[in-house]
Amino acid sequence: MSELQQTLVLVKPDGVKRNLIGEIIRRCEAKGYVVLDLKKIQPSRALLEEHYAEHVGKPFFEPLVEFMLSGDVVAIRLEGHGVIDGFRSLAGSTNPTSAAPGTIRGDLGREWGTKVVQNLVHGSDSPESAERELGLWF
Ligand code: D4T
Repeated sequence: MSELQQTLVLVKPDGVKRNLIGEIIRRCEAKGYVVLDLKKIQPSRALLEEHYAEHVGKPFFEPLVEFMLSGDVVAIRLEGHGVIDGFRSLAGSTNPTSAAPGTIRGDLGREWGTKVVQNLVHGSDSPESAERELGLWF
């Protein structure tokens, strides 16, 4: 039995620019998860560097931060039993070209030839990450 959890979902700038906020939230709600809180913000570089601390020093880190600074982001506090793994399952794998059809990235995403892959959403990957990330964004 999965416990009641909360996770951080981000609609990244590509999802906001493509007017997919509603479609992404629709999929979360259709699955049965509950939106407890949400906000649209322009994140600071400092917030993004904290959020992506595990990727500091990797070749895609700077392009990733630049991409995340390129427009508004929607942060969502999503709740449900098993929602941390469940949302990652809804999102699909990191690369939208190979993400399975039926997932957010598989159905709505693609590669655009950019330095960093633009994959519409972020979801926390563990209870520890969820707690840390929700504290950063909310
Ligand atoms: P996020 O964290 O944004 O939900 O994405 P994932 O959990 O699916 O992937 P991640 O944290 O490993 O990577 C963060 C972000 O960087 C991009 N990326 C990642 C990339 O452009 N090249 C790469 O090799 C990796 C590993 C995609 C998502």
